[in-house]
Amino acid sequence: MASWDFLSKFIIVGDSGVGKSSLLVQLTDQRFLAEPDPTIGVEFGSYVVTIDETGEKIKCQCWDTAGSETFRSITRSYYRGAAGALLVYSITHRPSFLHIAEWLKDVREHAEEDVSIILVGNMSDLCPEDESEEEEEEGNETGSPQSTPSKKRSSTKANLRRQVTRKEAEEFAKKEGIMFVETSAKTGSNVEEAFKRAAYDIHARFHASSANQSRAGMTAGSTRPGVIAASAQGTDTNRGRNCCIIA
Ligand SMILES: Nc1nc2c(ncn2[C@@H]2O[C@H](COP(=O)(O)OP(=O)(O)OP(=O)(O)O)[C@@H](O)[C@H]2O)c(=O)[nH]1
Ligand SMILES: [Mg+2]
Repeated sequence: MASWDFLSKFIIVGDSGVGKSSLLVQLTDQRFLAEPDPTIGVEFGSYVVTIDETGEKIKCQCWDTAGSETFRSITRSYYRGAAGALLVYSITHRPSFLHIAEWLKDVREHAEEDVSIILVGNMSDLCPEDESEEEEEEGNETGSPQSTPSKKRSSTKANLRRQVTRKEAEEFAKKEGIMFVETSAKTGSNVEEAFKRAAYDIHARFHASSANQSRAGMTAGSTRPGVIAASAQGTDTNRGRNCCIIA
């Protein structure tokens, strides 16, 4: 018997150096790598989210993609069949937030139509809540633009500065109809929450689409693209091309 009730594919996308791999490692291994290598192509990890109300288990198969443009055509090919997507930027690196619109467009074009998307502002540990106090301490320096967030790996705390406010990210997410959370892959803050919120959304959409299908007279065990229910595994309805079981 499967150890999960639903199986769904997640993709993690965003600019290079925003912390995509670090988020996945923190989720699956509860540890933080200070100097991870940039991802080449894609990496994989899986995690089970339990729905509190029902006890149902959703196995999230997470594909962590390389942010580098060099791998873009390879990584895009992994979007197919994804029911969940994490769009990651660094709150200390504005360009990575400005590029989110392109990542979102890509996901909407290449992932499943009804994909559950969450915008993730990572590196919250580098920006204390009380930013005005931080500016005082740092003598109001403006901070020089840096080409990639990863360059900030060696920066001192003093020249790290929030470059994307929570409010503007929230507004962007609201306008696009996607979820939003700020995380720290370093401390683990909200990391599980980010994946959980996407998984809950997938679960809710799955049940809504199943209800619609049965209302429309479709067979029991029908599923939404990108999600497989263990109870219906092996039935013809669940062997569609969009399903995402990985052997
Ligand atoms: N302080 C802090 N550093 C972080 C955080 N997340 C990642 N980092 C650091 O940021 C750098 C880049 O992290 P990665 O996880 O490799 O970034 P990535 O998005 O996977 O990059 P690519 O694989 O090149 O696309 C590393 O030095 C991490 O240690 C975070 O939440 N806080
Ligand atoms: Mg990576």
